[in-house]
Amino acid sequence: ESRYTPKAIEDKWQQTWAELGLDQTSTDPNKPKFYALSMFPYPSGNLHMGHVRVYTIADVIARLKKMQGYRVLHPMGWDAFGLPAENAAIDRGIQPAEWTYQNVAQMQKQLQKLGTCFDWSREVTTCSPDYYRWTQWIFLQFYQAGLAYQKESAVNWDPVDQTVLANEQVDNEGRSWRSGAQVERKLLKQWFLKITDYAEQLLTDLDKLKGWPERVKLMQANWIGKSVGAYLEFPIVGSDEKIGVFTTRPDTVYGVTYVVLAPEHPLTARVTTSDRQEAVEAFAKEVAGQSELERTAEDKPKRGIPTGGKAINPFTGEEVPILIADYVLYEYGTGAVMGVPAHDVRDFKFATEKNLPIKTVIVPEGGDANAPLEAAYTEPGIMVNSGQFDGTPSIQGKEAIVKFAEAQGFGKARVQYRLRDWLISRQRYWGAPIPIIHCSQCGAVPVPDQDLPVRLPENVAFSGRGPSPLAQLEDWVNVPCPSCGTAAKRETDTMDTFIDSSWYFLRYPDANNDQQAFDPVITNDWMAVDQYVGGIEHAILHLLYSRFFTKVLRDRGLLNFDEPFERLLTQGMVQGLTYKNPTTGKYVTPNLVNAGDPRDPKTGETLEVFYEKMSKSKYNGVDPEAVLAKYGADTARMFILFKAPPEKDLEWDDADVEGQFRFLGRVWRLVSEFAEKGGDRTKKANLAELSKPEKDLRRAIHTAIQAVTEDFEGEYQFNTAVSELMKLSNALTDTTCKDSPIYVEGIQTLLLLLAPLAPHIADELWQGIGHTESIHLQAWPEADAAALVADEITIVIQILGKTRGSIQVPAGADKAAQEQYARESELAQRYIEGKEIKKVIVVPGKLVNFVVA
Ligand code: ANZ
Ligand code: ZN
Repeated sequence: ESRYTPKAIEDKWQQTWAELGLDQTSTDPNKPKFYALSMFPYPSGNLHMGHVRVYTIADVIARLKKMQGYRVLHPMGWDAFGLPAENAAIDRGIQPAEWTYQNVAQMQKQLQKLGTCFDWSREVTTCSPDYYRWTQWIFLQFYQAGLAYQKESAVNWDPVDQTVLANEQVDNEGRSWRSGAQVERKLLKQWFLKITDYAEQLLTDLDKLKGWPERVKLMQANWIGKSVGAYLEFPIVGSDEKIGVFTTRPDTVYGVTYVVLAPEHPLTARVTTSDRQEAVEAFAKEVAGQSELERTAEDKPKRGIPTGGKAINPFTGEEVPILIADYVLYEYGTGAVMGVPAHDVRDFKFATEKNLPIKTVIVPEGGDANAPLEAAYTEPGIMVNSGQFDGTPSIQGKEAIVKFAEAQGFGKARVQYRLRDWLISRQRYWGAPIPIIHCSQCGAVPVPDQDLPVRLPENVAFSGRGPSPLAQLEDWVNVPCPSCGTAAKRETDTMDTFIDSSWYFLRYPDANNDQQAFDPVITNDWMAVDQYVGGIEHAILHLLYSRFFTKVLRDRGLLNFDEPFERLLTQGMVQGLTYKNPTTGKYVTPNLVNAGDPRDPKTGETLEVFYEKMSKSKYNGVDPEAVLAKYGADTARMFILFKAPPEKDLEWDDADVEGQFRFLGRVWRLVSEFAEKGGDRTKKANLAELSKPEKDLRRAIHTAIQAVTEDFEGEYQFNTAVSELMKLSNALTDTTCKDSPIYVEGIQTLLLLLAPLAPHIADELWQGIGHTESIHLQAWPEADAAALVADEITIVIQILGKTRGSIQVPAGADKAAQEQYARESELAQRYIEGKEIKKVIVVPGKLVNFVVA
């Protein structure tokens, strides 16, 4: 009898499947489609356990759907542009392209070793010209739709290296990763996509996403941040200009005691009186160096100063001072706020600190309009000190104030979103060049479609200093204008890599098309993605941008659906056992620690032991290659699926890995024994004449089919599916009818149900029992409802509420019959003997209780 040795079978099957083209996408139009997608990785060079988990989950789903008769699209690719490749170039002098493709090759091998059934003929690599050509084409679609524009915006500027930095290159103290210089903010003309035009659709269409986790939808809704309110205009005293404010509380407008501008607001300079000019400029400069987070932090005192200017409350005619303050953000609303300290927490704090008047205009029912406030009253109530609106409930007051303002011409209803337009310009090399040529005569001119792609020049020198490498390449930058032919210059910014991943799922259905980004007929047929699997870290940006792209391309007539991802599964983290010194906060490598008595090898202190997300810096990572080498892919997959439901965090545990390895070993023995005995697969059972053990086994088989199918389909409870398989394998081990055709059915069913989870061993054993066609081409078994019905059920016998034992009765027996069986049972008669039965209580299917005198 052979032993289960994964090494001996896994490579072989991976090769066989490749030769058979088993992973090629079926395009059989008679089959229903299923698009199983996992988020494509950044090619960092090495697969980590998080990858292993996500790709295993998606792979099981794809394999199951294939067996269930779907044509399944299950592709893979590489999110291959981005900063690390440039860092590698700077640090090690290797070209970004070379570094990236090396990593791709390595990770592709690792993915194959995991036994994944990706259709590699549709591989997409975002840094390849035949992909980014279409990224550029799509950018131009946005441009033509008026959805791509240029605007001055702040970048991180390293004054020592004279270069723009990505946010990731600036540390928490605002210093450059390379030079250590304090990073400055510098205004540059940059490209934006007008995602704000789609804010409302992106919000309301969340309701269509029935198969998405609620928390992801909530995160998206918060990110979009819709506020309903009003735009009101406050005339500036001594000027024709007005300050427009956005407020969600127009009902409090009678309580305005000052107006605040963001220091960057263009009106700031114009309202400032000469005696205040110096102070205002100094304050503005100070605030400019602060991040948005610092400016709006709840616990920090609100800082601000008067400008000397005054504005008029259009409702009361009152003059109020104009201030500037750090907590008012220039990028939100109008960059100006009407200050209502009585009813806004921040304003209350600010006014109290600055000794500004506080005027109550909303009170709770029956409240005192003139009592001083201890804190802002932010609840709804009744309007007071509000002229003609006195007595109006504040909720209705909002509308009444807006109506009045509209009639008078100083305001209107306004909806405001937190979402801002998407800044896509990167002053970097390793990204898709923005296909625009700047001409002094014609302005920004799109590169004509036939000239795409705008290729990234190769063999570029990287120093990490000075302007972007692209900007330094004269030959590349200087081109004739496509429109007038005069000397012009290429745009040297490249696109945010989030653009690349905002449409890759549209490319897979038609990945090798060299005439179009995709053929709409083909892509519309495969889309939407039926199941998307990926990390919660992409809950906001990647998913929002992909939804945005889908809607824009739909409006360009290229797509015929609203939402790209029908169902979304966000897998939990993979956590490793972590040792930490509680005093120093330092992490300790597990192989220096005695697990029974974990101490710091240097200080002898007892270490904290806990589970935490695997990471290099915590020495708690487990290397997938090592696990695959020791146990094989099937065990790794089984462990990952068994250890936790997909959405939950998973604690890596070697003992449980061993457990799955042993389980597969048992399956191996069970099936090998059967094969060695020359088990006849062709004998048919006569279902009408089964013995009791046969019936019991058949029930176990079909219960497993039903349970595993349900576990796979509903919430993807792979962990309980694995348990069901263990039960079935036990039933097969214990049964007394190993010569019956039912046993054959059991062995085959076990392998079929195992196939999506542990694809190699399943195919090997399938072949071992005499099949010539791969198990992955077989139909998923269906549960026979008749087999599920138990012939007999167990009824508990109680005397005066005390359990005395149980009896078996036919499953079909009704209440009266159950009572009858109970009365006649030997058990009951023994205990009742001689006594009078006063009452019989029957709980059908459960128990019969005799009340005796
Ligand atoms: C007056 C008022 C009275 C306000 C009141 C609130 C309560 P959300 O919900 O986030 O949209 N605001 C407007 N623009 C701002 C900016 N650029 N920076 C900082 N704060 C700004 O919040 C809208 C409210 O935030 C607006 O309503 C405004 O203060 C403030 F009892 O106006 B409110
Ligand atoms: Zn021109």
